[in-house]
Amino acid sequence: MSTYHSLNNEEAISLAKSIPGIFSESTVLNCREIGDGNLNLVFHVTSENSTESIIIKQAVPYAKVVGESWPLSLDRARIERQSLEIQHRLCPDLVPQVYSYSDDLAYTAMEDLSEYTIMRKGLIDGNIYPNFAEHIGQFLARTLFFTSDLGMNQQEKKELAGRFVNPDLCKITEDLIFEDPYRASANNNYSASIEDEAEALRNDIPLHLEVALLREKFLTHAQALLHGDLHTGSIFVTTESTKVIDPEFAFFGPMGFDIGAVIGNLLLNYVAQPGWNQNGEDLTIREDRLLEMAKDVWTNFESSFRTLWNNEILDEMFQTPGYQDHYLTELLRDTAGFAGCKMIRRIVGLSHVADIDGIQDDSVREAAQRKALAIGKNLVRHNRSVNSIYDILKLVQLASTEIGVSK
Ligand code: SR1
Ligand code: MG
Repeated sequence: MSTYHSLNNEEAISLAKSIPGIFSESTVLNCREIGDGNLNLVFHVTSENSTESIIIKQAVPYAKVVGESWPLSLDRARIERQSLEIQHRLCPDLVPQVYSYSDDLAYTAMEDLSEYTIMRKGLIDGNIYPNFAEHIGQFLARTLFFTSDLGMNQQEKKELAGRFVNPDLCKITEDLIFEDPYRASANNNYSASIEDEAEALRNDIPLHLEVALLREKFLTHAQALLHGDLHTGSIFVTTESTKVIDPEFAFFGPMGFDIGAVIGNLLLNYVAQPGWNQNGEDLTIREDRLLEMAKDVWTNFESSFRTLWNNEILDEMFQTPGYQDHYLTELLRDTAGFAGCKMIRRIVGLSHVADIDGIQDDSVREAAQRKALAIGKNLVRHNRSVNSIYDILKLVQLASTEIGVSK
């Protein structure tokens, strides 16, 4: 019989005390539930003098953002924990350490990252993260390469994929990203001022064809173990350091979905900049920095991935000259398409981003929404003809020209 129930603060404290080596025996512990995400409870347990602390994350059996009418499997807590363990093994500096867990209670106790900032907030505040592109490029290259048929035993990969079947969370993505924005769905959420844009999305058949092709890839292309929800709210940063959290959407899917998530979210912050910075010169500097960062994410990923391929490839046929270049071009195209889908869903679908929704001025917010949609649609429409990261930047510029703004 399941022992599952949602934890209270006292239970979180006793769980924290039972983990060896974190808190000293005599310390009094405090606990606060700080979960502000869409799906889970998050307990922050600290010693009285705040020198030691941990996070206990517990899944609830429904989507918190909607309520009990949207049931969700608790198995996502196991999937998240096992992904964290794999990612931590592959990138120890870039992923928090798991201390303990219970699959019955659907919780994971892990390293506290309180001294870090959620990247989405840091970017809204205009902070600079000079190491981010290199770190995330490495995270993407190592986690994707070593869980794919390129860098892992192909029989073991099939076994592993069986442990990451994640139907409930994949269904959220299939609906929210690859269907709802293109039809009149009750899940959709946008202001009346952009009804024209929403209607255009519903009627754009050539766009639907591209989304259908990307949806099919998401459904069928079990290329590697993905994080599955790698937006800037799933990344903690300081100026020096980067930590990737929250892989509860993990499953074996197309690599470009993770890379596109990072780039799409940087572009969402890019379009939002006029809402957070009124000084023309600073605004241009910030916008340029974000485009540069989006470019650097890909270039860092690509060079790490090629190095891994050259040194660690296991499959002999995959060493055929030309195959690596072909693979990377396909991957870049997927990245462009998925980045575009991610941008579109955050404007008209369920669950938006603070970068844009937090803009106070209605007309500036609306301009950012329209620009996000223009870029997102361009990336989706033209994803299959992209040949370099500079083509992606050109599509971003083209969208800005199309909607009549200089950048
Ligand atoms: C119902 S969950 C809504 C969104 O939150 C998560 O972070 C994912 O992005 C999901 O699509
Ligand atoms: Mg999350």
